[in-house]
Amino acid sequence: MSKTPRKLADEATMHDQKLRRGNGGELHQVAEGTTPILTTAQGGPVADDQNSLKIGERGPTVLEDFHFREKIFHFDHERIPERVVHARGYGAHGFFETYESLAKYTRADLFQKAGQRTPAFVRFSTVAGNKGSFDLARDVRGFAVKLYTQEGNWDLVGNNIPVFFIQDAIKFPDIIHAVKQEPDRAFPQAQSAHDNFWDFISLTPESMHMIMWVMSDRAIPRSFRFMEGFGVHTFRFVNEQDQSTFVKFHWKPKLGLQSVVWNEAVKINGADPDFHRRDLWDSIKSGAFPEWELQVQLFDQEFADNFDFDILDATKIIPEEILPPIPVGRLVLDRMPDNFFAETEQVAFMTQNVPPGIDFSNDPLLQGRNFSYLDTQLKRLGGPNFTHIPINAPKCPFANFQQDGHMAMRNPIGRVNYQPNSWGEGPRESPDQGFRAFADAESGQKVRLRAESFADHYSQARQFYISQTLPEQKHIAAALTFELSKVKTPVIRERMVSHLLNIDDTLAAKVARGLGLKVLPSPADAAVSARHDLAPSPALSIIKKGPQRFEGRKLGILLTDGFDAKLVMALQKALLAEEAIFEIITPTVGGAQASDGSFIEGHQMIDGGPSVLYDAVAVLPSESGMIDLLKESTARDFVADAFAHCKYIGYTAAALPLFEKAGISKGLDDGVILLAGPKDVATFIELLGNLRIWSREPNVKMK
Ligand code: HDE
Repeated sequence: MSKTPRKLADEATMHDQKLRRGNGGELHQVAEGTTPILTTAQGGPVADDQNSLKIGERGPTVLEDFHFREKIFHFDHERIPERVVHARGYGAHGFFETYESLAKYTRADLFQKAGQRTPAFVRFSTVAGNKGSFDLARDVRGFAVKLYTQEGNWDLVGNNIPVFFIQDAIKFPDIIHAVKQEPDRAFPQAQSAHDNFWDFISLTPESMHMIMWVMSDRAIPRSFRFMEGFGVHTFRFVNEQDQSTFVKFHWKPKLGLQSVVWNEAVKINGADPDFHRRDLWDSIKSGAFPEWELQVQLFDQEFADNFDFDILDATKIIPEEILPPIPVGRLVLDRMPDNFFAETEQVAFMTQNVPPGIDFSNDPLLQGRNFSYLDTQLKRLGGPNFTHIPINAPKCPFANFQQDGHMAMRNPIGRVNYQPNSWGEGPRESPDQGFRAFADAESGQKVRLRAESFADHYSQARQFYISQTLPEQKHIAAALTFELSKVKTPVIRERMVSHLLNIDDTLAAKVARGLGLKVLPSPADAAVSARHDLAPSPALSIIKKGPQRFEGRKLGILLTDGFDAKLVMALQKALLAEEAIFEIITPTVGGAQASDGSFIEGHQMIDGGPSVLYDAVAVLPSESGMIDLLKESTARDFVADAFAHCKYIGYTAAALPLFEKAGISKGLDDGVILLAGPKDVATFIELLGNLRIWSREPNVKMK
């Protein structure tokens, strides 16, 4: 006789029971060696999960079917409001390790001892797109770090760009309304290339420095692993003696910086909208843990008073050449969340989460953020108890008298829920250990004014532009032209060119030409004209800081049946030694058979593995395999795109007819390398360290 679920459940209780912790921290009872019984949320065992309860086989469903009702009810409520900005994100766990004690500057617990480790959770994000948008939008990337210190959580909620569009938080709803999809038509999604955005920007000169950054390749990163992160604002370190030092925080990727080119970004979004997520998942799951160094720029009031710009103005940087950042620790991401919703979606970052030893400055953007983040969590997570969710709970001891509210998991035990009390019970404040706000002296009238020291909107925009290499400057001009080409209102385009004239004449002329403007407008009125005496800052260029290694990058190897096994083996070995990654792409699903009869499994069929998904490619077919491959238009695109995107291409002679078909055979340059045999592999790998061959760009792109 078959066993009923109830019988199975009874039997299960007879066994030794193992407690298994679920993602939300709840406990499931699972009997050793048995499949757990499906139950309702109330714990009632379920007999039939395939059919709702009906009157007769073909009759109506009855309301009494509590299992059906509970299941559908829960499903109906699965979604929570997506973040109003930074909706699309991806996170990982890891740790922060301090290099040396910073006790001289800060009493923050995590910086006290060399080698001290603090658990961390990081969420990367795009800003404008909705939760289901694609990864390679031209956008700022969020770089939000939660550090579970021994004295409470510290959230360093940063971006991959060190400046911001606006100087005062009161303008945040406007910039975000302007960049997101337009309210009447609900498009475009995850794109700044539309009238509303550029209308707002062209009327907001303070955004010009940030515009240079978002039109640069920084806004289309190759992956999260190759991005910098910045705390943006000036913060304070405060030491045990209550002395304050100003600090700016920078995260530097160990593998160096890297971006994609715009045409590639557009195609990646179609081929793999989850490109950045997948990259983080794959690298952590394969044990190649991404790492960043935390560097700090430290300065005192005297430096601040003498610096060219206001250190409270979030549209300005302090160039690294003027104030070199000091390495203070490293962040390693080594574990993916067990559940995306429980952790990455429910994580609540708040700028106001600072431990003793870290404090705010008067940056009006930061001050505004300190209200917004707490407020938004209430809406998003549905009540004041979001700190009870494991991802948000501190990992240090904590105690207070907060109680009740939606989903309260941790009410005080016993009679005492206030203090002071006569029962001698419960936590008390500690003047010595507790957070003491830095006692800065403030005075003045209440005014709605912007300080004059915030008035120069063009000098650092110009400095950013002149710090770039030629290809990077071209990309900025091309991005501006592209974005403004999508703006339908001519006066907005012209207004933008009039701002560019305050930044750099050649840039303005190039964009004006690209937009077909017959006459240049006059430069925009400027409260302070751009200074031409600021020295270029090489640290602002991605290309100047290239890692010269292919480590952590991915080679796409296109093979057909009959490929040269020895060559491919040598290539794979060399890539592993370089700590690089590869994928095998074959004409059909499965793989390919080598000349020596061995078989290699394919990771992608040619349709699913376009070259935009790789940092460089090798096209290594056999002559016979090439006959079929020539008929395949995606193979032609594979080569044509790799060439157009200035990638290095390794090839065997059999690939030449494909090059011909792709229209590149006449322009073969130093970036296209014949791999006649295993001996050529070393040269190829060395060249791959350059990541791209930018000297090709003028041959594949109009000026
Ligand atoms: Fe945010 N921002 N922001 N922001 N921000 C949010 O908080 C806000 C700003 C940043 O992965 C929201 O939990 C205001 C600068 C990141 O969960 C919200 C202002 C920087 C994330 C909010 C700013 C950031 C957010 C929406 C103008 C870089 C994603 C959801 C003063 C330093 C965090 C949420 C995550 C998220 C408000 C400007 C970074 C609404 C009012 C500058 C990385 O609270």
